[in-house]
Amino acid sequence: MTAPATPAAPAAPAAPGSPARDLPRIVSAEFKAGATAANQFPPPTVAEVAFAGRSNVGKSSLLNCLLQRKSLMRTSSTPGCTRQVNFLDVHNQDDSALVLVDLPGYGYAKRSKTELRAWGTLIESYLLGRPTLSGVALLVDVRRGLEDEEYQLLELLHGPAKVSRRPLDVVVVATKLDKLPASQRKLALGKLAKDSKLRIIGFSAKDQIGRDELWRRVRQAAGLDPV
Ligand SMILES: Nc1nc2c(ncn2[C@@H]2O[C@H](COP(=O)(O)OP(=O)(O)OP(=O)(O)O)[C@@H](O)[C@H]2O)c(=O)[nH]1
Ligand SMILES: [Mg+2]
Repeated sequence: MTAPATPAAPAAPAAPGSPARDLPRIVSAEFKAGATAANQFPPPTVAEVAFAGRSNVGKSSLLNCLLQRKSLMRTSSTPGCTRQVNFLDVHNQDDSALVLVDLPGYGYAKRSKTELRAWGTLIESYLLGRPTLSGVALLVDVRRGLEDEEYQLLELLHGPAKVSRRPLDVVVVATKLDKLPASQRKLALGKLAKDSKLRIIGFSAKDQIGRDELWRRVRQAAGLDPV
């Protein structure tokens, strides 16, 4: 089991006048468990929102940005950094709580066939069998767009679950927006919206773009705020 890179420190309150002012402050975000098999998932408690996507797309970086922690989750320029399903406990100033889940990335060619099979089983058992899962953010590199794996994942997420639960709230997050010239961003986000038929949030962990909008959506997906 991988522990968080550094202990969580309390988040700084939003600066007065910032767009996050009306969002309840995150008071704690802590690593809860890391699972390499379904029997290691912690008992389901509060609503969970998971972050899925290709290896290296920026899932762990996005979580650090979202939770305003520098290195709660390990990130790396080498794909295949996150190898387990990581559960993070989050508590907010309004006394609400949710669990955010960092998933291992797919599409990492250097894995063995046995590893890839185990990955598929692990992800599927989480996404289809977790009763408390209420939302999924599918991360897509804004320069790459949707490929076969993303369409397959969207089909899986929109299909029937193996447990009784409400339909999942799915949002597509276009990552690494900073890598695209500002003049090309609107077009790329529009194409993603057309291809996925879903709402898109443009995001950059590096430049902190889209953080508040995504956090708002995550809270809604977890049922903490009305849509
Ligand atoms: N320029 C830029 N780089 C980013 C951004 N987000 C992540 N990165 C970089 O992309 C690389 C991969 O980031 P991770 O957050 O580890 O990606 P991941 O999706 O968790 O990868 P796996 O754990 O392998 O599935 C790292 O080098 C990050 O610094 C971003 O918004 N902008
Ligand atoms: Mg990762």
